[in-house]
Amino acid sequence: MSTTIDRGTARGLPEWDRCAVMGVVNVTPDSFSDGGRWFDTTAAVKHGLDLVAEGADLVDVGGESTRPGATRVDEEEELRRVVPVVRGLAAEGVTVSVDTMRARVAARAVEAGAILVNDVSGGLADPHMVPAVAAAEVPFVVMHWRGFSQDMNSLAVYDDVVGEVLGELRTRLDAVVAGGVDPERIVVDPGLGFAKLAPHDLALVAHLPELRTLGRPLLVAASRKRFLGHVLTREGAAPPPARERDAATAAVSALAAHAGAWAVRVHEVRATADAVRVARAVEGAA
Ligand code: PMM
Repeated sequence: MSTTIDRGTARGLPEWDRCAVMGVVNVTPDSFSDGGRWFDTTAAVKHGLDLVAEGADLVDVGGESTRPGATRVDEEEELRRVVPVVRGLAAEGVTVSVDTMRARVAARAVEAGAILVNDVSGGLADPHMVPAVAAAEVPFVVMHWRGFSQDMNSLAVYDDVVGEVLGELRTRLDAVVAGGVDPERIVVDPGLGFAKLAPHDLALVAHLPELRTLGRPLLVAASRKRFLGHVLTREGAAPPPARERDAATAAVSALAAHAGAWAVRVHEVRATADAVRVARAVEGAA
């Protein structure tokens, strides 16, 4: 396997010779861009399988909406949503990650077959998360996070967004490692849209190679987010709705792949699967 860009790898994860594609299955009634669409186990498993057929390398299953302003879901309800979908997809041979801020949900999802824990709070929301991930010996996505959805817009204040996100991620990495997680299992994520305004998100996308200086593989999740709506807004018009941001998402996927991202997390897989392959071919021709 030859790569021209070093994307890094996380212990316990498969390796791809290009940026990987993580497809999203939100088992929620209210997620930002696809809430309510896969809110039933059978439909959610089928959707995950469809994403794999379209080119997803792994599927991220979540049961709690993190859109700005969202209130938290009850833990039992989150378990009820997530665990059967993880089990169903893992039974079909799909590489599954679980998107949760709760240690108990993470642990139960790993038992059900998830091989990666994706915590948008980087272990901050639940004090039991880091020990649980350390004990489970699975890879862990540590995202840049400043607070829960209700508060995150007021936390979007930066003098130097790239420097501050880098510094805060480094602090989290140190804490997670001090908590017992194998550093070789950690993936980092700038957390686009989380306590960030459009100019912050754009600056982070422009500076992805700097985030690689953390020495860990990088996950980039721009899919359908507000900053893309902002970029696409025509004068005097409202931003296009989330589901009309997939071409823009694929553009970010190509940029992120070219900048050395390990994976991109997207709702609509087809265009991004093409984008990462084009990026790979361009690398190979360089
Ligand atoms: N964004 C959302 C959900 N999970 N996970 C990671 N690692 N990074 C993200 O930026 C991220 C995430 C919110 O998006 P959605 O609710 O539209 O899926």
